Amino acid sequence: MSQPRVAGAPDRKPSHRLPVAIILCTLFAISLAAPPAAAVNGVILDQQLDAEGKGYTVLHVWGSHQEMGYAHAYLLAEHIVAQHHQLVDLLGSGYDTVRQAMDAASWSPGMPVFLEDELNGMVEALAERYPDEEIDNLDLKVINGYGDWSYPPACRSHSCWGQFVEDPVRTLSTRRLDFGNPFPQINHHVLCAWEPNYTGMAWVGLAWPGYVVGITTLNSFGTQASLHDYNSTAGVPPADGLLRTAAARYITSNPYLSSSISNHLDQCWDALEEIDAWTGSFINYFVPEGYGGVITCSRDQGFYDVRTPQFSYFGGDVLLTANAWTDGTYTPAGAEFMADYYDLGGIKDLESHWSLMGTGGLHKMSVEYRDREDMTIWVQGRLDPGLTPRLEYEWNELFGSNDGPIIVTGPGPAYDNPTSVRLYTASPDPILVDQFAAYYAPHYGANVTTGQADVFENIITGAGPGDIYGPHVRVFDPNGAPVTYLSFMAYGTHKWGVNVAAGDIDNEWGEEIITGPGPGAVFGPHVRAFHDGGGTGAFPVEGVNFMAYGTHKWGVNVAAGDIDGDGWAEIVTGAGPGAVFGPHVRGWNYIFNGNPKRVDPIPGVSFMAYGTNKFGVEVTCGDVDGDGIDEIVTGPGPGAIFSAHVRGWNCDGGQVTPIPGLSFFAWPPGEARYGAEVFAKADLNDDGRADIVVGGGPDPNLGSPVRVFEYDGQQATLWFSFEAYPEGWTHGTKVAAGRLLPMSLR
Ligand SMILES: [Ca+2]
Ligand SMILES: [Ca+2]
Ligand SMILES: [Ca+2]
Ligand SMILES: [Ca+2]
Repeated sequence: MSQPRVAGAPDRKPSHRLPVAIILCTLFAISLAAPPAAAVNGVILDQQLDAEGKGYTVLHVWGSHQEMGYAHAYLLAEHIVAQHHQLVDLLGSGYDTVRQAMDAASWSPGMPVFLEDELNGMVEALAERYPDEEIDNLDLKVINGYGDWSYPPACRSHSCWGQFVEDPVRTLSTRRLDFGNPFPQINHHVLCAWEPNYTGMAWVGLAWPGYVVGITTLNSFGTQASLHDYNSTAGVPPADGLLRTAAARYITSNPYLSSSISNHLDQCWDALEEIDAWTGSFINYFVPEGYGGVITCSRDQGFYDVRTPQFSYFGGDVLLTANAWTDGTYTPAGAEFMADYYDLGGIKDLESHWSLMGTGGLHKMSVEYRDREDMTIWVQGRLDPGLTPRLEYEWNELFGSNDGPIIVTGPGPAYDNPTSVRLYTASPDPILVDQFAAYYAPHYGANVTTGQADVFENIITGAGPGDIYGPHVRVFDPNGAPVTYLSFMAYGTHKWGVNVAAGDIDNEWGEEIITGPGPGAVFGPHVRAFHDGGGTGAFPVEGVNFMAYGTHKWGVNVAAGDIDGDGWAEIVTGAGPGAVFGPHVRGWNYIFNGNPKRVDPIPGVSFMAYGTNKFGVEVTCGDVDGDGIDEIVTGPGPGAIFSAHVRGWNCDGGQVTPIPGLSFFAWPPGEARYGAEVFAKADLNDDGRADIVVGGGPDPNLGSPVRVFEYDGQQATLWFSFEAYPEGWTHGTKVAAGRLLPMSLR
């Protein structure tokens, strides 16, 4: 080891990465599901939708305004298209009239132009994903203008601070939006965290697919902005009048807001005062700690009034808004129940704030503000019928990381399969967000796994089992950029590719790459491990160099996981696919503090996963039952008659026992043969249990299916499935998964 290991992760990666464009140039022509033309600067953090597209999506987008719009629409394309059709249906012959009205309205007079950039990014993404739809900027303005050309009849909002809160809470704000269910996508609630990289400020919008305007918003200063109906249809929209939803968005993310919240209301009022308004409204501008107010606009008078908290009303520590007038010294009609709540006095908490507003609205957002970018955000939306779960986020969970649950696939080992690694969102109807070629030689697919090989989570590939392909291991960032110094031949001049896994076997910085030779008839079950030598190369891990099955040949399958709960990973092996080899799983301890360092077999972990089957066994490790200790999950080896029988194994107390209920056929017996590929290292839906990703075995009659299962402690159920590659790609699918950052680095 020539250099000390890097102790702390740098904020940014060194500049040894190749531009994405170069990688994309090596792509092979494909006929279906083309990867995005531009970086998708976004991840879906959570999503639950029914067959009609009702439910919720939580996503984070970042970059320039154009890039954020592109990412938002790329990830939600089918729902934006659906909404567009629903509005066309809803408006009928009036659609063109509304289009013209939205064209005539003003979206950002004298303000930094960002809405247009975002909308143009969306147009670009939709043109890529749904070229036949020809959705343009004005179609998106019809969607975004819904809150103006229609209007919410009975919203409520309240905010309190001072006497009503207790350290560390400094302000509580809640907004309830009321609409009917005029079209199905109104029941698709989208919580989008927008993070401009050089202009503007981070903000959160609660609305629907394709929205860049403000319906219910929150900025990094803790200001919650929202709209209430107030004479919204009275008068004639002035030519060039500013949409109230665009105004709400502007005052939320105004890039010129000062660092002191005490000025924000004045700054925004200065910008809006005397501008014409397309729609009448109360715009709640609930800046924390009493610095906010309610701005009023109408079609006749433009933005004409701003009210602020009044000392005579709850000591100036409360703002509340209904859809009726007040100057702030008395309770507006319809808000009496909120006044009753404050009449009780005492300290208010998020739960009571939230509960007060009931469940009658279309959506609701409560915010517990403690400091800038230090907030708890609760959100709920109405379905038709029912409600979404209450979504609970800390500000930093929405913005803190750019990773999302991703399924990684490699093509199966057909001669005609290129080495295209693909990244899909881990969600029903997975979206292809990235693709790159792992190797220049275009055959036999690629083996894949995930792990932190350098300072961030990586995709690690092993060459497919071509009889001329060396045991070439490569490491990539999730955007497809290779980590150039982590590229090596694990077994010198061997051929038939290489199997890969990753795990922290030495209880020290990062995960080691565990390798096993590919299925060459002459290769022994030779397990090795490699790690990042402080940015200078991949170095063998001292003492990990053993034959897992004596004189067996046909290589060896590898996995790693903390199956004994001591805090670091063990190596788990599965016999290679020799026609005479049983499905023998073994466990191995790396004695990293030994002298010499060595690997010892774990006495209790040595079993046949499928009785007297032959052709070896596929292995993976992960905490599938959520007890904090990893289990072993197996798939049968590639015997022509073996179905995709997935089994789980507990190694508690040095004994291996089958996990109750974790024994299932990923496909009906006979539908997919040649065993199954398995990966169970990643918890994709944040329920504390690793999910089980199954890829089809190398069946020459099989395409490239992937199925993802959830195990709830009792049984495994299918969560979603998809075909990873175009028609004609056969021999199944190599699979991995993780919380990864697709495409773009910040
Ligand atoms: Ca390590
Ligand atoms: Ca362990
Ligand atoms: Ca476990
Ligand atoms: Ca899970």
